[in-house]
Amino acid sequence: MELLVATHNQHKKEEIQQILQGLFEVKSLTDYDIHDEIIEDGHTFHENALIKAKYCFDKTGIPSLGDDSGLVVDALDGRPGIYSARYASNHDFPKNISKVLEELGNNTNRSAYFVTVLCYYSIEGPKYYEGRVYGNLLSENKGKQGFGYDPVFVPEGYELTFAEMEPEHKNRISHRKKALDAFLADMEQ
Ligand code: ITT
Repeated sequence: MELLVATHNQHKKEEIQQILQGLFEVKSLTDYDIHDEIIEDGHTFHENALIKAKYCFDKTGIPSLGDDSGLVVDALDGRPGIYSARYASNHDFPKNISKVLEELGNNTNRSAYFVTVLCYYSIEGPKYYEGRVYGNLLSENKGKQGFGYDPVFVPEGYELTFAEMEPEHKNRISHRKKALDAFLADMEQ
């Protein structure tokens, strides 16, 4: 079955493709020549995931999967949250990490979680799936893999950051993997 992944973020698309390989014929926005900027003006992860998935479904008629994700930091009252991609500067990962680390300073409470909310939009309308992974933030970057806040995030029970793990390893335990597992379980019913 064809599934359109409604993201302009190449890293996200590759992670979703790797996790869903063999199960869906995963298409990207480029496959459908969609280069429009999708305005994410929702106030929650759910609203933004819906905006992305609905936009792509309305445009193509292909069942579409929107992924809205972010980093939620306890000591920062949940920031950057839905603003994770543009916290300091739009999709400038090093600047966004620096802003979070500056705001945290020497705070000993380093706990944070990544969340992914998926919206699957088909002829039947929207359905939502969520995945979270809890962990702690370092005070400096470690590792080169992954994207976004991966170099400062160490998942609970591990000593490595997501950016130090092989992509296959991150994709077995991540927030995105958990949300996709919930999606797959629902599809199998
Ligand atoms: P699309 O809207 O086109 O899907 P985006 O990058 O703008 O791409 P989001 O609005 O969901 O996506 O923003 C998510 C941001 O949160 C992303 O840019 C990263 O900074 C961060 N993020 C999300 N998932 C992450 C992950 O698995 N590892 C590290 N950072 C992540």
